[in-house]
Amino acid sequence: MNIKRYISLMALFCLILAPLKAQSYGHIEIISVEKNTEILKKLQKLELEFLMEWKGRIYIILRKELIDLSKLEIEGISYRLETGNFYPYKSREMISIQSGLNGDYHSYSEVETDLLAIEESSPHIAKLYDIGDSLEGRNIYALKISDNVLMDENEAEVLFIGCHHAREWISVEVPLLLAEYIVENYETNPEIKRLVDQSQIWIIPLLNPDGLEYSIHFYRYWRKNRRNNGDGSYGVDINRNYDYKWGFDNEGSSPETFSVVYRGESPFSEPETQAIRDLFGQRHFQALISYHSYSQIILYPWGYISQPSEKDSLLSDIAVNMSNLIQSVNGTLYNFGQAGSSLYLTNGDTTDWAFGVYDIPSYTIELPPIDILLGGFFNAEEEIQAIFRENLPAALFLIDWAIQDYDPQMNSIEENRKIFREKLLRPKRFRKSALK
Ligand code: 0X9
Ligand code: ZN
Repeated sequence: MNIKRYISLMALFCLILAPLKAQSYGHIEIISVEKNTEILKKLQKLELEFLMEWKGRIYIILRKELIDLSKLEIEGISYRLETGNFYPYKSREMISIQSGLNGDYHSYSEVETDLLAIEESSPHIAKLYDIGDSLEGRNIYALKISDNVLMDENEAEVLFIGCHHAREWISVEVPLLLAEYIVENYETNPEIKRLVDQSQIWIIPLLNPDGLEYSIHFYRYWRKNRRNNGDGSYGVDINRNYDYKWGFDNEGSSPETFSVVYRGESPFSEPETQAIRDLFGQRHFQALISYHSYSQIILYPWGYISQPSEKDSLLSDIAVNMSNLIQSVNGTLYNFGQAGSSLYLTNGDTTDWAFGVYDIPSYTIELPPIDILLGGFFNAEEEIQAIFRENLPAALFLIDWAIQDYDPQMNSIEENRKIFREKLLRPKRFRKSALK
């Protein structure tokens, strides 16, 4: 990653994560300011909580309104009070681009409806599983796609996960569209048929349904799940709750309940991570992608330290191929690199756990945009299709990669570890037979 870009990303990231404060909505105010270069420059200096951009204005949450307002006044930034336009004060229709509060983005029940429709339309290749319940009782769905889908075949398995983080709405859309695409093209596209026939593809588009609903209906900027921490704060960062180097340090995650990167009381304390853990216990995955946003970057372990793993060259080879394939679609460049050194440190995240415990290549794809000035977590609805389309060949590539390397004689965890070790010595022939 270009160093200037990195520094500005980090600065903006600090700006976003600045308010590590108990979630309390009693006295917040929401204001908006005009979006222009001069104001953006000034805003970067102030530790304010960015909510969203809409129609050329930046919306900001003020938790300590007098202090925060005086900061704006000192900088000579004029603002408009918007609190009254937001739920629960008033309907949030104003920020919805189309009907409903989430426009073209999926809510929990819309995801559920679409997954059921996929299964109903193609029961021979798609089977929907409920792999756990969220804290508020919503289902965590996993769609399996394969020929002989009801059978547990001795084939490569690949997992795609969306929405660990509630506000990253685009991360629901990409895996959901992937599921639809694969099923819809099975009969007509021989390359898709080959992949489906030779593998077992698992797609969990919405791992954090409670968080997503909260983000849609109350607080767009919500990240964690909705665990009541019992001290007035809510939420565990699901992507800090996996049992590999959990709580390794307080930089990559936080022991503080109010933090946006709170790691939870213990590893796998949350139903969402338990669902993933249990699914891994029953399957034999060879690779995984966990979609997040934003930053436009493909990340791989380790995340908990900045030193590379011994399999760095293999992990990076696959990432290079995925990045090239992505770029070949719309020309969008996704950087790639080791998570802990390319972005920032995390501990207890999905990919470190899958790689550390199961020895499989595991990727976090941070979807577009590349930075907050291009929208941050708030991708326009019109961008959904293009973002999915550019990610499609990379996802298919990883499935193909898993198929090519799968040895049906050796599919226990131990044996898969061996296979993965051997891959290090045997660089892959990367096939770019991307599917149209
Ligand atoms: O912090 C995270 O969990 C991921 N980024 S996000 O902005 N979507 O929250 C990054 C996880 C990848 N791991 C590391 N960067 N170490
Ligand atoms: Zn995320």
